Order: sequence, then structure tokens, then C-alpha cells
Amino acid sequence: MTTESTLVLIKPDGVNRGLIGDVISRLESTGLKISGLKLIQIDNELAGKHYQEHKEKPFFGSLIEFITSSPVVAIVISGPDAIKKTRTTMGVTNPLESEPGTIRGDFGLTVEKNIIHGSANIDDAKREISLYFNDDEIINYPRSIDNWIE
Ligand code: IDP
Ligand code: MG
Repeated sequence: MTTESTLVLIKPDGVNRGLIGDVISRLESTGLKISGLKLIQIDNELAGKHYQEHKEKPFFGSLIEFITSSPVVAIVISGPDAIKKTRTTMGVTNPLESEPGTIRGDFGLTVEKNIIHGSANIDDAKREISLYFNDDEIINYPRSIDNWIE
């Protein structure tokens, strides 16, 4: 078990469909901790940096258009194995293949508009968190329940 941090985005479809609360509630109820949170309008430059690994993909243009189409909620989630636990809670990329009970499985229909982003690994998490948050926007604080989840 390693304590780590991951970047979550509630994508434009999640924000516009009124799912911010549901998504945050599911992540919070795992026991993971919110250590950074903001509403942000992603511009083309930030979108390109965020999705740099997909630059050559046929869906890249559409993905950039989608992720810049409205504000998103950016969240830093921290705790034991936060990266893997967040990905498991999200479901897989395609909501059609995501199990019921996962965020994408319960709320999504199409592979592009799949509600939520979560960093894939520790290097991506560090890089992505620094794209969205300054150091002083991330707060490490103890919760009285921490002893019950770690
Ligand atoms: P992930 O979000 O599960 O890590 P990635 O493969 O990293 O999935 O893709 C990033 C995002 O790009 C996906 O969440 C989805 O919004 C979009 N995407 C991935 N594959 C496709 C596709 O085949 N068509 C359209 N959009 C896609
Ligand atoms: Mg990914």
C-alpha cells in the first residue's frame, strides 16, 4: 500500500448533466481524501498538454473540442493506492464495458463522453496534477476518520 495522489476531472458532460455531486460522493465514500478542488475552463493549450499521449489518434481533435466545451471540475484525490482505486471506481474507458456500480458504468453511454478522467499511473498523476494545481492549492490535512481507512 502506498499513499499517493491522482488527478480527477469531472468532464463537461458530467458538469452539464448535474453529476458533480454524484461523482464526488462516490469518490469520497471510498475513503480517499480530497486535497485539491476547483472549477476550471480548459483552453486548447492545456487540453493539448493533458492529452499529449493521444496527439496522433483519430479522435484527438474531437477530444480537445469536447474537453474545452465547458468548465470541468479538477480534483486532487489522495490516499492509499489512490490511483488504482480511483480507476476502479471510474470503470474502464468505454462505458458500455464498465460494470454497473462504476461511475462510467452507471452514468456513461459513449466512449468520448465518459464523465470522468483519472490519472493512469504515478508519472501521469504527478504531471497532470502540476498542469492543474499550484503547490499551494493542494492541502494535506488529517481527518479523524483516517485511522479507519488506512
Ligand atoms: P482513459 O480516460 O480511460 O484513461 P484513454 O485511452 O486515456 O482512456 O483516452 C482518453 C479519453 O479519450 C477517454 O477517456 C475518452 O474520453 C477519449 N477516447 C478514448 N478512446 C476514444 C475513441 O476511440 N473515440 C473517441 N474518444 C475516445
Ligand atoms: Mg488515459
